[in-house]
Amino acid sequence: MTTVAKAPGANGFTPLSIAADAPTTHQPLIDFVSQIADLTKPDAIHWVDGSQQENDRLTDQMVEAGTLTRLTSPDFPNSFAAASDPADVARVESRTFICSERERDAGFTNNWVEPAEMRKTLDGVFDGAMQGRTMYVIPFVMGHLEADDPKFGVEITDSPYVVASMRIMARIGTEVLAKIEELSRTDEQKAFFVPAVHSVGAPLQPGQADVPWPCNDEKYIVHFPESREIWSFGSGYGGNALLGKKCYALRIASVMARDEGWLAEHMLILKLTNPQGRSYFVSGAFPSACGKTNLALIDPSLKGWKAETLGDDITWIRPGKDGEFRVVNPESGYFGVAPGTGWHTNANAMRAISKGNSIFTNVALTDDGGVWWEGMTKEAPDHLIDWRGNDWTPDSDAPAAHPNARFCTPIDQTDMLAPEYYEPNGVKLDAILFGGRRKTTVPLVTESRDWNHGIFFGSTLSSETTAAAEGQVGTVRRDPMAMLPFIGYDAGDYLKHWVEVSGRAEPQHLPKIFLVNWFRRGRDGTIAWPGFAENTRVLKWVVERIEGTAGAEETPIGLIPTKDSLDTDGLDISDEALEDSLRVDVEEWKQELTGIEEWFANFGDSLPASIQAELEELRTRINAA
Ligand code: GTP
Ligand code: SPV
Ligand code: MN
Repeated sequence: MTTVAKAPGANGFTPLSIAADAPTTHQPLIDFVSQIADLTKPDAIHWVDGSQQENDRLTDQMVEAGTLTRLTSPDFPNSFAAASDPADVARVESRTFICSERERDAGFTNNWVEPAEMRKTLDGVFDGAMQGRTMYVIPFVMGHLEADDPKFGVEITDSPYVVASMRIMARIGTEVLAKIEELSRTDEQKAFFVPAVHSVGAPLQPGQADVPWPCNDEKYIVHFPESREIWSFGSGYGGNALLGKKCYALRIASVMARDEGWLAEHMLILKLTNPQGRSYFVSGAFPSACGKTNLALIDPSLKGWKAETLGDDITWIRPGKDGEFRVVNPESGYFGVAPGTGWHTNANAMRAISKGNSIFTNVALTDDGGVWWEGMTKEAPDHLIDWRGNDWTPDSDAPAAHPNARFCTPIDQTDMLAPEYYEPNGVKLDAILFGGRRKTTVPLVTESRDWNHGIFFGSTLSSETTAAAEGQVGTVRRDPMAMLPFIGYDAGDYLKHWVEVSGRAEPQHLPKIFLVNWFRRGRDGTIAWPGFAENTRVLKWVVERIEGTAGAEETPIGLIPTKDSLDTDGLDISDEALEDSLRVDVEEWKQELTGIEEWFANFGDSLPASIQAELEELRTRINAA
């Protein structure tokens, strides 16, 4: 044990006297670890190197503890299943806080608590929180180590499940630590890391037996935007606990992006190549559980078209040197919704999963040592152990997998991974899709009249709620740019930032913006558009609009495909269903106007004038229709 000198740490942490056997001389990191160790009082400290041996040791230990089940089926090599506590199955938005210095800066979309008060609360709940457990220190980088401006973090956690999952979702360990140290010698600012503290909140008394999934009924997912800190307590699940993901790469990164002139978004990135061999990069912002992973891994239904993926959940958009927008996926894995992912709907995901090295959470176990979830195969196996550990048969009432069950799989196992995924500073973005889950009103695809109208599309985006977050499923909520739970600052300022950032691009390089909806119901009450691979037809129209070759019809809400411009050759859809999915219904839009007005009222003066103006113009066009 070495003792740390009492010098002020660069991240604002006061160093304390206990130090770990730190494999680093980077003082801010030693200070951070010392302070958290002193507060949380773990039994041991482990500095995560990210190696395979370390991972094997951790997974062995979790199998022993009952946290993981080792899959023995050859269909899932080197893979594991975890079952969470039934009360810890999704992000907890009601317990997620943006503790900015001024309440105004958290805005109406976030929970806010005065920072000093929250720090007091956190000091209380984290005091001794890691007793009886090992504290893991995970150096990580979001995006590429070789990026011009690498974004580092260090997650301290008492959950080995988090360590194993972070190893899939982000670049972690020794290499990252070495890079932080290297940069700290030349450019202290570039070596900055976001301190991220996580505890499941279940300290163990001496001799007390552990449970397979420790957690706490009391949960806090807290962000301090000015000091770029994350504190998460009480949950072991996904976005609550893998702090590089939503907490850093969206909430904290959106604040960094505001200050530095770029965008951190809840988007997939897809590379499309047309039969003529020209490639385009398209991103898509859809709320949680609304189809990003599926579109990111699309298997094109049209001959001659090729799709490759760059990412399925988070996209960082930065203005490039030539006035273009460049996109990069800061993650290195999928944390994808399992139910509905199958060989018949998403074969690319299934192929990546079947290469192994995956952690499944809240799926069902098959009798032959594999996993299953609703929609993996058309027919369910005769017998399963469901996600709660009970016997399950096709006659059972409850689903075998939790609706928010997830697969966690390395992205480099994707056969259709675009080589540009590895570009440290990203690729030029050509189009943005905004999409939600709407039974009515929103047509299959609408092109915005211009960039500002496209921001209006994003700002009014709406969707029926899903199982990805706690709460009631199926009610319509507005979800600006699919970022409602992830904007780390005032939502009006966020829209203003979108307006301003476009000033950093050359107008001819601004991506085209489209609104899509795969979920509209037809007159028979079922989803009208076949979706999944058939979304290729919409993507084709998007690309042809970029190239200027496809026709479009002006409507009050924007440009929709003309009858002949959407390729429906060989598509299994009735004329009625096609019409139902494309229709602009003026009566529905009159109601929608009311919904948008109510939504905009929340913003007060922070709504950009140019967005308000779009609403007025829309009203004029609809009333004239
Ligand atoms: P998060 O990981 O929570 O951010 O979700 P996501 O946006 O990546 O959603 P995902 O692709 O996992 O899809 C969620 C659900 O939507 C699954 O149950 C899919 O089966 C369903 N889905 C995806 N694409 C389509 C589509 O084109 N049509 C229909 N009808 N359903 C779809
Ligand atoms: C989402 O909810 O948007 C997810 C899953 O991608 S989680 O990592 O839990 O945020
Ligand atoms: Mn997501």
